[in-house]
Amino acid sequence: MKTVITYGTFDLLHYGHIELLRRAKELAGKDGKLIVAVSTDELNWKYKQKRSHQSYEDRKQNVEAIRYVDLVIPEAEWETQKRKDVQKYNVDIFTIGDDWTGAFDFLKEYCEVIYLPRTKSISSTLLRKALSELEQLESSID
Ligand code: C2G
Repeated sequence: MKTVITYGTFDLLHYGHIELLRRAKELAGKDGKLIVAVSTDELNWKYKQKRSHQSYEDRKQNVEAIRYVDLVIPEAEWETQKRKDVQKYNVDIFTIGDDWTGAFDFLKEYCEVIYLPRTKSISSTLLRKALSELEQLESSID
């Protein structure tokens, strides 16, 4: 029984996100706990130059609907929050997709760090692009 934590934007929630959360919960084992820190809109812009399609509240609500997830908290700060969270929640494993491989190795001092393979051919960026193209198409027909 372990406590696992992961961080992300989870914009336009899709099966790549769900597959990540399923594996993260699997790492927690029987009666384990999965905590998900959802990036705030401010953090996304300041540290990832990302503007998500959905607001933080909507993205948080979507992630809370996933049965693998036990607790959702805001990811509001980049420099120190992960260290603090790992200690505050007594985390055993930090996990995230392997697009971040190496980025969070500094957490190895506090917990296990596991980078999981990303699910291929789906991304929020792709979905945002498809959505905006559809919106343009619709407005050209109206
Ligand atoms: N993911 C995945 N497969 C995809 C897309 C995403 O496994 N096809 C994973 C990412 O690797 C990440 C999680 O799903 O572990 C959430 O993805 P994003 O919302 O894109 O996360 P990101 O914006 O990279 O935020 O502090 C860390 C950052 O907040 C991570």
